[in-house]
This record gives sequence, C-alpha cells and structure tokens, in this order.
Amino acid sequence: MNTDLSSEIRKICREEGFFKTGFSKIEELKKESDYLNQWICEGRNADMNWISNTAGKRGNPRLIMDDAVSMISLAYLYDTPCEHKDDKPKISRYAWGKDYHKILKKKLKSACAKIEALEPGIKTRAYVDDGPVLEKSWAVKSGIGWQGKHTNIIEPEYGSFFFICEILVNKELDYDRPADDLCGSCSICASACPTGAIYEPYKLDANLCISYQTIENRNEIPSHINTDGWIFGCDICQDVCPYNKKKFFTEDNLFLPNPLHFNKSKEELSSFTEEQFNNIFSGTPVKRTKFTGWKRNLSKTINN
Ligand code: B12
Ligand code: SF4
Ligand code: SF4
Repeated sequence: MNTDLSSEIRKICREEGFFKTGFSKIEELKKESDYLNQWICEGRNADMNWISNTAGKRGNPRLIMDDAVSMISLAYLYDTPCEHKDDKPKISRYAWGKDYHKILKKKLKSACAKIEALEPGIKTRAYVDDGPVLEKSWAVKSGIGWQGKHTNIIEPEYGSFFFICEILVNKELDYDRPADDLCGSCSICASACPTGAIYEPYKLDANLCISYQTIENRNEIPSHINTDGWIFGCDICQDVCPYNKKKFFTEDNLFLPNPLHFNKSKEELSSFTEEQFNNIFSGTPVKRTKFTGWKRNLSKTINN
C-alpha cells in the first residue's frame, strides 16, 4: 500500500475544495453492470441512448484507461443557504448558479497536475459527469457515502447535495472501506416522489422522473407527468431525506442563485425573450434545456 502517496493526494484534493476523498481499487463492476444492463433492457433510461451506447465502458474503467489501478472519488458541496419559494416555479439546487462541469473540471485539472508532479510516471484521467463512468457505484466503493433509496449518494454527515467527480490513476493507493447503507426502514423519498419514479427502492425510472423530463427530454412532456412546479430538475426526493436536514453549504459563491431568475413568477420567467434567456443562463446548467425546453417546462408548471 502506498500510504505517503495516498495522504498527499488527500491533501491536494482537500486544497481544491473537495470535502471528501475516497480511494477504491479498479476492477470490473460485475454486479453493477448487470443492474445497469437490466435497467437499460427495461427501457428505464428513456431516450438517453448515450448511456446504453457506452454501457460496456461504464462497467469497466480499464476500457477508458487501460493502465488504471485506482479510482479517486471526490465530493463537492453545491447547496447554498438560499431557499426557493414553494409558490414560484422551481429550479433544482444544483442548477442555481454556474455550470459545475466547468468549475469542477478546472479544479480537477489542477489536482491532476499536482498529483502527477508527486512521483515520476503518475498518469491520471479525470471526469465530472462527463465520462462513461458509474460515478455513484465508485463513490460507494470509495467510502464517500451509500446509495440511498432515491438512488443518489448520501454522505452520513453532509447529506446528498454534492457533486461526484473522479480521478483514475495508474498507482496503487490505500483503499477505503465501502460505505454502509443507512436508509434502514425509511422510504420517505419514494412516498414523496409525485410521479412514482422510484418504482422500487434504489431504482429509478427516468421516464417518470421530473428531472429527466425537464432537462434531458427533447420532446413533449407526456401529459400524465405532473412536474409539480419544477421547471428544471427536481429536488423533492432529496429535500425530504432526513440526512439533508442538517445544512452544510458550499463555500463556492459560483453556486449562488442569480437574482435575475431566482424566485421569479411564472409570468416574469415566461416573458424572457430567447436573447434574455441566453444571456441570463449563459454558462449555467439551465442552458442545456435550450429556449424551447424552457418555454415547454414553464407552460407545464402549475406555479405562478
Ligand atoms: C443518467 C443520469 C441521470 C438520469 C437518471 C438518474 C439515475 N438515477 O440514474 C436523470 C436525468 C433522471 C438524473 C437526475 C438527477 N441527477 Co443525475 N446523473 C446521471 C448520470 C449521468 C448517470 C447515472 C447512471 O449511471 N444511471 C444508470 C442507473 C442504472 O444507475 P443508478 O440509478 O445509480 O442504478 C443503480 C442502482 O439501481 C443500483 N441497484 C440496483 N438494484 C439495487 C439494489 C440495491 C440494494 C442497491 C444498493 C443498489 C441497486 O445498481 C444500478 C447501477 O449501479 C450521473 C453521472 C454518472 N456518470 O454517473 C448523474 C448523477 C447521478 N446525477 C446527479 C444529480 C445531482 C442528479 C439530480 C439530483 C439533478 C436534479 N436535481 O434534478 C437528479 C436526481 C434524480 C434521482 N432521484 O436520481 C449526480 C448525483 C450526485 C449524488 N450525490 O449522488 C451525478 C452523480 C452527477 C455528478 N457527477 O454529480 N440523472
Ligand atoms: S427527482 Fe423528483 S421526480 Fe425524480 S425521483 Fe426524485 S422526487 Fe421523483
Ligand atoms: S429519504 Fe429515507 S429511504 Fe430515501 S434516501 Fe433518505 S434515508 Fe434513504
């Protein structure tokens, strides 16, 4: 085991702002791959063909980096002390501020450069939601947290409002113990989900998920889906989780909501022209839905 290297890497990742770092040995994810393939076979991925097209790689990180030895899983908080008003159209917390892909990619790049400088021959490859990696499965293996029944990763102390990133590295490290599942007999998230998307504990049907419908779906939202006031993403199953009651906030102001769109009425948000939409949401996750998706989502909301 490489204790010195492991502690140096933990230090570097902490310096970059990640609140938790965990290590696991890279191997094929057999059980998780079977789950993933079954999920795809049942059509639970809706039209996210980019998942089915890369299912093989997702189950086996050596197909993306053949000399990868260890997975460094990282967690970065995004929740802020702001709260949205329940009677206004709601955007999910992760998308209130600037785009996490850009913010975290910069931090990962910096961390990788420092890690590669620790010893000759160290090679790294980093992802944040932008690679064919089962990020949640690795976060569990690396001891970051357990996969809750709503399918997100929960850190016992900090809750689940954090992003997951990872760095693959060609060195052996001091591996962490996988996290224990602390959901117990609770099932608050599944009961609170307004669409029944959590069809079994630990299993989510994207077709029914408001998050999928308002972010990823490029077509009409089916009439039987009640988006329940959400116009981009959905946080209901995490908002009700007892592990999110203690509040831990990000220190990164880039995730604070922009007052130009936060807690505005449906009328105000609907009045944005395409140019205003592009300006206000430039460099934010909301841009992903494009102006047509924005208008579609607003037209579905019951909130005013
Ligand atoms: C596709 C995707 C989505 C899809 C599908 C969600 C899903 N649950 O898979 C949609 C668009 C719906 C979505 C929504 C959201 N997403 Co998303 N998404 C992803 C993405 C790109 C892939 C996830 C994936 O592989 N899904 C495939 C399915 C099969 O995986 P799974 O649900 O984990 O399934 C596992 C379980 O079913 C398990 N299993 C099966 N049986 C059993 C039995 C037991 C006992 C157990 C324990 C497990 C188990 O095995 C499966 C395979 O591992 C990841 C990034 C990445 N590359 O990993 C981000 C990611 C999961 N999303 C993220 C976020 C933040 C969200 C939202 C909160 C955004 C929002 N506010 O709207 C919501 C949350 C919705 C929810 N309740 O999950 C974060 C989660 C961070 C965290 N703390 O966990 C990730 C990791 C992105 C990131 N880098 O931070 N997302
Ligand atoms: S994100 Fe919303 S719709 Fe999706 S599972 Fe959670 S509560 Fe249900
Ligand atoms: S609400 Fe309960 S069942 Fe759902 S993830 Fe949180 S602790 Fe687990």
